[in-house]
Amino acid sequence: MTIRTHPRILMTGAAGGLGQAMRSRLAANCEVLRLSDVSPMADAQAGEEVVQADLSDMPAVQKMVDGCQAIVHFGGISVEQPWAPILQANIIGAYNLYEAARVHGVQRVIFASSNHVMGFYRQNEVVDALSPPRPDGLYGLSKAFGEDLSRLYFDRYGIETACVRIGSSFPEPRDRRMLATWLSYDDLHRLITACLTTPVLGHSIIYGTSDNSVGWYDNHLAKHIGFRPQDSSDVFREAIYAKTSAPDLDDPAVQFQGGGFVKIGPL
Ligand code: NAI
Ligand code: 15L
Repeated sequence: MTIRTHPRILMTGAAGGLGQAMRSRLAANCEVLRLSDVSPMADAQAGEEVVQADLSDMPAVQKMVDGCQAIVHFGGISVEQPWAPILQANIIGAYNLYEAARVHGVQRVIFASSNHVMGFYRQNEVVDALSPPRPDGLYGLSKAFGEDLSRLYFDRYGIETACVRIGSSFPEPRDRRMLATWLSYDDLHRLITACLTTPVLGHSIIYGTSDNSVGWYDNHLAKHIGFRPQDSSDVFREAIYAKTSAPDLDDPAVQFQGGGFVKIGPL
C-alpha cells in the first residue's frame, strides 16, 4: 500500500525516462509533487508544481527545494559522457541539492545512484552494500561521489538518504545483461515508496532490480527498507535469447557487471 508520507515531495529529472514514468505513480506518495528538470516538462496537473531549473545553478536549486520535505533525485547525466557535463550536473548539481536540503530542512532523499558505481566487478561475483565501489567510468564515479556526499550530509546533519543503485529500469530488458539488471517501473515505485515509508532509513545503499532469477546484487543489508520486488525479467528470457547472439566471453562488456560502459572512452 502506498502511504502519503510527506506533504510535498520534489522529484528532479522529471523530463527524463524515469521521471516521466514515476510522475503519475508518485502522486500517491504526497499531497503535492513538485517536478523539476532543466528541460521543459508537461504542464502542472492538479497536485503538481513544475519548476524548470539547472542543478548547477545554486540559487535556482535553493528555490526548487524550498517547501519540500523529501526529494527523489533523478536529475543529472544518466550515461557515460565527457567530464564537463558530468561535473556540472552530477558533482556540482549533487552538492547544490544537498546544500539546499540542509538549508530548507529536508529530512529524506532518495538518490538515483547506479549499478555503474560497481561496474568493474565481474558478472560471476556478487556484491552487497559493503563491497568497495569499482566505478566503470566518469559517470559511475560521479554517482560514487553522490553516495559519499549523501553520507557526509547524514553524518553531519542527519539527512537520511537511500542510495538506490538502479540496474536497468526500462519498460522491458533490452539484452541478456539486462535480464540480471532489470527493474520494472512498478518495482521502482515500490522501492521508492519503501524508502520514503520505512521508519528509520539512515544512510542506506540498496540495489534496484526486480526479482530476476539471475543477478549479482545482494540486498541483505537493506532489509530495514522493506523492498519486495514483484516483477521479474524471467518472463522476457526466451524472447531475449531468441533475438540476441551467444555472448563472446572475451568481451569486457560480457565479463563485467557494467556491460558496455566499461569500454566507453577515452575518459
Ligand atoms: P534521463 O537521462 O532520461 O533523465 C535525466 C534527466 O535529468 C533529464 O530529463 C535531464 O534533462 C535532466 N538533467 C540533466 N542535467 C541536468 C541539470 N544540469 N539540471 C537539471 N536537470 C538535468 O535518465 P533516466 O533513465 O530517467 O534516469 C534517471 C536517473 O536514474 C539518473 O540520475 C540516472 O543516472 C539514474 N539511473 C537510471 C537508470 C535506468 O536504467 N534508467 C539506471 C541507473 C541509474
Ligand atoms: C545506467 O546507469 C543508465 O542510467 C541507464 O541508461 C542504463 O544504461 C543502465 O545504467 C544500465 O546499466 O543498463
